[in-house]
Amino acid sequence: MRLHAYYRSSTSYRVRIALNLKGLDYEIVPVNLLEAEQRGEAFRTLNPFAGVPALEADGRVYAQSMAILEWLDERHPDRSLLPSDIEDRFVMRELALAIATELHAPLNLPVLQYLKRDLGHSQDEIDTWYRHWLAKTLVPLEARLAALGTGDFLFDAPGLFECVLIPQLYNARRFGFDYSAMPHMTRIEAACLKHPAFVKAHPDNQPDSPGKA
Ligand SMILES: N[C@@H](CCC(=O)N[C@@H](CS)C(=O)NCC(=O)O)C(=O)O
Repeated sequence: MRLHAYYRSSTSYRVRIALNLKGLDYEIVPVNLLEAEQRGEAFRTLNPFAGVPALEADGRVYAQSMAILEWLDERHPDRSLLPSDIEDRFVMRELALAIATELHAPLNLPVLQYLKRDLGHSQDEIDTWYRHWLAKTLVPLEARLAALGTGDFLFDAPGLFECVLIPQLYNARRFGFDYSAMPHMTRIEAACLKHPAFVKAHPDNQPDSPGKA
């Protein structure tokens, strides 16, 4: 498999974690978002959505990270990303989709660039926007984790939720959002960051990370 990815992209990070949790072999093909490579003709032919990740597997290209995670889980069912109990599976999806749909979308780079370049907002206003949407979902998420009585992971082993949470927290940290008062989330983050699948997937450990040059 070949994963077209950018080291700091949270959606690429999600898929790298899932591939590693499943112990699958793959090659990283770096796509330089800073040089807008994702909007070039060659990449758009591969993925018309013009964003990473794109996964080449089984002779075709898969786009959209949440759909890729589901496909991976069905195509390679060993070490499932979902728990066996239907109610637990619901919670796993509920929390993963809260992050993917309510957080990633309004905080994605093209949205922030549009606020600045097209609508003329200042960096302070954009930072306020960023923190507003982050808090709107992370605060109830933390309350949900507290009510569920989570340990190191949402359930026994990291799965779909952790694939989505850890990249979003990496992004929140980059933008200076303080979530240190959210003990359930920070405990899960600490456990994941020590897990080999997450270590291998970390942006600092990617071939296109500036630190790796
Ligand atoms: N909904 C898509 C979003 C993909 C996406 O927005 N990727 C970002 C990186 S996290 C990207 O390629 N941004 C560059 C751009 O949109 O120009 C997914 O989940 O795969």
